[in-house]
Amino acid sequence: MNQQTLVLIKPDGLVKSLTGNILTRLSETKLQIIAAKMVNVNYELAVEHYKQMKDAPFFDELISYLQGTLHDRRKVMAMVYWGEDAIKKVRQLAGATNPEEAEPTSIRGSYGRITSKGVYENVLHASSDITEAEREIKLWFRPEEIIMDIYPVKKITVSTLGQKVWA
Ligand code: 3AN
Repeated sequence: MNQQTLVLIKPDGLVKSLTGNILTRLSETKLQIIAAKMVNVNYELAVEHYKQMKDAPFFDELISYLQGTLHDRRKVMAMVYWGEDAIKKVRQLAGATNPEEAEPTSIRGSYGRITSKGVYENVLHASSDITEAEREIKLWFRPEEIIMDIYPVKKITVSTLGQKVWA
């Protein structure tokens, strides 16, 4: 079944100049990238993305990590991968959440680490299931930023007041 999944190259992946390596590894899946952008992650977006973890003892560190304050690199590369079994294929290649337990040849096994504060720095995020993929993709992307209609859309008229346009 064709499906879509959200992939984030997190700030540690960017600081370590791993973008090229991670994209090369992900290309082994033969999936298509149907959306990609750099995002300056604000607090609200980070909290919404990790809302399921809100009771975790490391939640504040996790939010700082995704926002890039831990790495002094306030950006994340967000992408949508699409194709047969996309969620499973990307998760398999990403490896286990704990980089110490991830397959050594997986992306997290190769490049992840656990900080002295106990946060797993695992270089990328990949959606865990279909429901999460839909929630996350809709959180990170607007419909027109994705080159396929993967979810139903509706047209509304919005005020362009205050919106930035090319000068
Ligand atoms: P995944 O990213 O593999 O779906 P989740 O959703 O369980 O894993 O966790 C979200 C993020 O929280 C992880 N990517 C990792 O950065 C961090 N994390 C998860 N579990 C732990 C833990 N036990 N200790 C420290 N950080 C964790």
